[in-house]
Amino acid sequence: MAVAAGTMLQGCSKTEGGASGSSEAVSSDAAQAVYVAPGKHDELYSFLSGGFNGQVSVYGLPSGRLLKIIPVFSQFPENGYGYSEESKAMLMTSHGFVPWDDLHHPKLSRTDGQTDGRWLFVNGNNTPRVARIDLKTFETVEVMELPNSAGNHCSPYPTNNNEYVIAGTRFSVPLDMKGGTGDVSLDKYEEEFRGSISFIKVDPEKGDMDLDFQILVPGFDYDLANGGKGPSEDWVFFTTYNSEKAGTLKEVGASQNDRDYLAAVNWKLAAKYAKEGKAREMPANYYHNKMDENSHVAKSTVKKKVRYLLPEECPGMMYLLPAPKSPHGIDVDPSGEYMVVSGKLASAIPVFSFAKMQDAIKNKQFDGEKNGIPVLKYESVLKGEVKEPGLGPLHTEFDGKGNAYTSMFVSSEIVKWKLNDLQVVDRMPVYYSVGHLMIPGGDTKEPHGKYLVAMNKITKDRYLPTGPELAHSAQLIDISGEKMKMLLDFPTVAEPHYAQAIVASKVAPNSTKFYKLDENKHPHAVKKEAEVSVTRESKNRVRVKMTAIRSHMTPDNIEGIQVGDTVYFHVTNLEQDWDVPHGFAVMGANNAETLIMPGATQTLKWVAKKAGVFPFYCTDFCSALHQEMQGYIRVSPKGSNVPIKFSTGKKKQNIPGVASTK
Ligand SMILES: [Cu+2]
Repeated sequence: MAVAAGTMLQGCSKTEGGASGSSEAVSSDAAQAVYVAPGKHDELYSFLSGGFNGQVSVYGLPSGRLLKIIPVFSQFPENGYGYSEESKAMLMTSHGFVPWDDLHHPKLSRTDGQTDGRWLFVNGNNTPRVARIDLKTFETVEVMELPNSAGNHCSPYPTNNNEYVIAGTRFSVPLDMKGGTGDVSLDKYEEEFRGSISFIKVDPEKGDMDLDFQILVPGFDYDLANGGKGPSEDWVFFTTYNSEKAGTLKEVGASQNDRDYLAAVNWKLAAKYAKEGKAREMPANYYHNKMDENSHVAKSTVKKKVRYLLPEECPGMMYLLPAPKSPHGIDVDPSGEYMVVSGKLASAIPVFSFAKMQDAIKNKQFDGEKNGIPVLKYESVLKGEVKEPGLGPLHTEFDGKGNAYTSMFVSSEIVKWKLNDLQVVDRMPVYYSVGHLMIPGGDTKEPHGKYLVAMNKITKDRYLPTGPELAHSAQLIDISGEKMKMLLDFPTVAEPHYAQAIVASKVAPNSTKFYKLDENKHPHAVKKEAEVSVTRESKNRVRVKMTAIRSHMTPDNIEGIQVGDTVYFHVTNLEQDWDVPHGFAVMGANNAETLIMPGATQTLKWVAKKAGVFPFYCTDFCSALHQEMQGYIRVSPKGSNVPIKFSTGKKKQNIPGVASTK
C-alpha cells in the first residue's frame, strides 16, 4: 500500500520540494486540505451528472462527501420519483413513459454571467429532453422534450442571464415538415437529414421553460456547446463533426475531412429574427412536464407546433469556423475573447479570437459556404495553437487568473497552459482516462479558481475491486498555486460525466426546510386527522386519504377492500419540522415506496390481487416509535359484503394471523 501511495503522489511530491518532499508529508497536507471536521459544512456544493443513471448527485467540496441523489430522468425507488402518481407525468414523452435517460451536462443558472444558485439545467441524451432542478428543494420541477432532435448532447447551455437555455442535436435526423420525424430511406442522409438547435426561453422569476424556436442546421453531428461572455455574450458556439454527412460507419466516414467546424450562432439576432416574423411553423409532437409547486402534482402538456428559422434566410445569424478534425469540447474563457476547441484527434489545441472573428465577418474573409452559411478563413479567426499539449484533448476550463486547464483522455492528465502565450506550464496525471474537468465557475465570467475536479471514466486499480464493474471516479486537484496538487479521489455514483459547482453561501440559505401544510394544494390532501376518509369511488376504485405524523398513520385499520380494487393511498405528512419525512409502503405493491416530505401529499397506487390482510408501514426512520408506525388493510373476495370501515386506535383489533381465535 505504501508503494502504491507513493506512486500516486509522485506528481505532487515533485512540486513540494524541501523537507516536505516525502509522500507522507504531501499526503498529510492533502488530507488537511480536504478535511471537513464532523459537524462542519463544505465550502462548495458540486453537482455531478450520473451519466447512464439519469440522475444528478450532489457532493460537498472539498470533502467529496455525497449529500444527495436527485432523480431526473430515471425512476428512483428510494423516494418514489417516477413511481408515485404525482411524479409519473415528469417522465412522459411523445414515446410514452420513458423512465430512464443518459444525463450528461448539468449547467447552473446565471445572473450577469455568474452562477446564481437558483436552478440547475440538465440534458437527457437519449430521448431528447432538458430538465430543470430547483435548488431551493433539490427536486426536478420541469422536463421539456425536444422535437427534431436525436442524441441531445450539446445541451443545455444557459445564456448569461438565462434568457435562453440552448440545446443542440448530436444526431441529425430527417425532418418531416408535415409533422414528426419522416420515414425516409437511410440512403438519403445527404439530402434529407438535418440538425436542430433549440432555444428554450426561461422565465426570469419562476424559471419556467418554454421552447421558443429552433434553428434547422446542416446535417452534421453537433457535439458540445458553450456560450460567450462580455464582448461575445450574444453568441453561442457549437463543435460539429461529421461535416462529411456520413450516415454509416461514422468512425471512418466522419473522419475524412481534415477539418470540421465550430458553428457560431448569434442567439440574440436569432431571437430577433424569430420575433420579427422570420420564423416558420411546423407541426410537432412533444411533451412539457411541470411539477406544480403548491400541489406537488406533475402535469404534462402536449405541444403540437414548433417555430423554426433557416440559417440561409437569416443573414448574420450563423457562421462556421474551420476546426481540426472531429472537435469535441468548445470552451470560452472568462473574458469572452477566446474560444478553445479541443480536437480529440488533433495534435494541437486551436484558440480562436472573438475580436478576429468579428473582423473576419466585417471584412468578409470567407472560405465559401455550407448550406448558405458562410465559412470563415481559419487563419483569419485563429489566435494561435497550444502545441503538443498531450494526447486526446477533450475539455478546457479556466481559473480566472489567465490560465486554462485541458483534460487529456488518451494521456490521462490535466494540462495547464497560459491564455496569453499558449505555453504549457504544468501537467498532472489523473487516474484514468479523464473526460470532462470542472473548475467551480470555470465556465463563467468569474471562476472560483481554487479547485479542479477531474472526472475519470476508468479506475482499474484505484479502489478495492468490486467485481467486473468498478466505480468511476472524481479527483480533486488544488489549483490555487502555480503547480497543481492532487488532493483527493472519490468514487462517484455511475458516470460523473460533467459537473458544476458553486459556493455554498449562494444556495444553502435558500434551502426549503419543509412545505407549509396550509399551502398544500394537493387535491387529496387532508390537513387534520379528523378529515381522513376511505371512499369507494367506483366499482373497482377506492380512495384512501390518510395522514402520517410521529408515530402513527390515520387510519391504520382499513376494511372493505375487495380483490380487483385499485386503491389510491394519498398520504399527507402532517409534520411541520425539518428533516422528518415519512415513507409509505404496502406489502405486495408493484411500484416503489413513496417518501412524503413534511407538509406534502404523495400517492401510492396499489392493486388488491388476493384476499387477506396486508400490512403497510412507514419506511423512513422517523422516531423512537418508528417501528410502531404501521397499519393493516383487509382485502375480501370480490362481491363480499364487508363494508368500507376505517379507524385508528378506537376499537379492539382483529389480529391477523390468529383468525382461529375469533
Ligand atoms: Cu415515520
